[in-house]
Amino acid sequence: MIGAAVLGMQRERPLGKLPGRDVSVGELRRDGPDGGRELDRGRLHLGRRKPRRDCLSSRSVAARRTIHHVIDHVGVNVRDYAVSRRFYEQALEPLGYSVLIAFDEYKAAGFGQEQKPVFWVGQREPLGTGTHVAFTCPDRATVQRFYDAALEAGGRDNGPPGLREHYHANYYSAFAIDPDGNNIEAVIHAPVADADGPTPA
Ligand SMILES: N[C@@H](CCC(=O)N[C@@H](CS)C(=O)NCC(=O)O)C(=O)O
Repeated sequence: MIGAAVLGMQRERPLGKLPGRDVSVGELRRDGPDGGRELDRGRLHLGRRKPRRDCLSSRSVAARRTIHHVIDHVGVNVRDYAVSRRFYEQALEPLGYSVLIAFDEYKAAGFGQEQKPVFWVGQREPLGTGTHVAFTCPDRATVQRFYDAALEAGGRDNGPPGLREHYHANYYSAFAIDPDGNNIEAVIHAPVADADGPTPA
């Protein structure tokens, strides 16, 4: 059903069309600036790789630094669509994310920065919690703003902004637990000279 289509991240084939809509999960909207020419990017290939449980190494991060979206799209299961939609609208606003597509009748919404939804929230049973999602930030100040916004939105502290040198020397992030126990992170990997000045107190 809709939950499986929205959140079925292990599939190798393109995800099916969502009922009554002209886009599939991961696709760009046809009314986007490119007129939908990049629709084929909706294919997911995550099923080929063994899931990684660790965070990115500094080497792989350096190689990918020019990539805007480190994650293509990811989905979390939530208990109450309305509550969680409000939470993410507030918590991700500092990062420039908003709801780009909402399937309220199916209790699912896709967030993104431009025309492509990359982060999905969907209500479904059985509820799975504890999903971890890390959002890339352009600078350390945005990590701080995410943390403040997430806690203000009712999130639970799971680690204030700061360096996590056990991941790598420049791994600067913050963690918040969302209303359903999912572990949400905002992170920047760039050295401080490439970021935005000294680490905030
Ligand atoms: N409270 C920790 C949270 C660390 C955390 O959640 N790390 C992510 C990976 S970047 C994770 O899923 N870790 C697995 C775990 O904590 O079991 C902190 O502030 O550093």
